[in-house]
Amino acid sequence: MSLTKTELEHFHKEAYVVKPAIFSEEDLQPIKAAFSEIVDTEAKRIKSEGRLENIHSDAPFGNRLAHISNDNPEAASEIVQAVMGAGGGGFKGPALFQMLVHSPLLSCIESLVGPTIIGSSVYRVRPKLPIWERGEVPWHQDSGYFLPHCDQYLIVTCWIPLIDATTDNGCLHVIPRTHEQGVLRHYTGGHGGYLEIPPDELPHTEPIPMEMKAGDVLFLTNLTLHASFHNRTDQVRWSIDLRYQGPEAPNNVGETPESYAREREAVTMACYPPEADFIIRQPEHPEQEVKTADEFRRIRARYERARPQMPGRGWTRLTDRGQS
Ligand SMILES: O=C(O)CCC(=O)C(=O)O
Repeated sequence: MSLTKTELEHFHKEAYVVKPAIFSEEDLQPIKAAFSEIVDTEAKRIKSEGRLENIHSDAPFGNRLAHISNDNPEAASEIVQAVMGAGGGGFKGPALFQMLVHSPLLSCIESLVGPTIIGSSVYRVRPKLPIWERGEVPWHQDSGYFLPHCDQYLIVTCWIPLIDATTDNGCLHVIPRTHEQGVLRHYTGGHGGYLEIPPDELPHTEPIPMEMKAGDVLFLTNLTLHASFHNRTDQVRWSIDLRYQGPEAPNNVGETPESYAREREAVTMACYPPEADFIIRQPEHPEQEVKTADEFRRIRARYERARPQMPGRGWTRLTDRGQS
């Protein structure tokens, strides 16, 4: 499986493409089982502390955390924190590594970035609870989060729903053809602590809701404008977003987090210094590839402990808009 000529043309022209069924229901089982286990362990812990009565053990994957949230929103938020880990990219179990190296997905990535594939540091697990403070992810481009010297490179986001994503449960929305105008001005201090482009500063193109089946993959560029809105169902919208880049895009492969001293020049840094990048495919030097889930976990954990500082991109606070 790879992206067809038509799919590639769509990606390059429209700044996104959806490829159905890259992951089968069976392929998704290990990651769903890993998240179910965290939900179960955390729910039992909170119950043992007398803060939760019903842990809804018999509810299906998509509903359990939503039922818990309905009974006790704070408990559900605590469980979400445990799933997402530090900064959102903390989950680094073997099931996540298996998704990162899923060969049908890598074949598609190869057609976008070439044969050498770097796993870009920023991957995220997103259990979007029904009507939740952090439920809305406002309009942004992923490059808004990366350092400016990376704007010219392609970093591909793969957005993968683990249950069917619908407009009602908060699927992603995309504004097409937004990869040709560079990085727009983002603001800090918006909804849920995310970066944000306010609606009156968006291009006038109509957004498209990306309704997708579990296991489909939405490919985006780092300049594609996207957002997601509240989940108005009684299910949790579980999704994962993974990122990949070619070797020419700045990365921290082979560096130590300690080399990210405060005085280091930003242009010499990886696109997102706080988290570790890793080599997924390197045909000329296969010995450099991260081959096991254990090695992946070690590389990620090392950066997570040191957490190198990210120089600011200079975005203004939303409340100061119009004053700059
Ligand atoms: O999953 C979401 O709701 C938002 C995802 C997102 O903004 C991203 O993948 O960059």
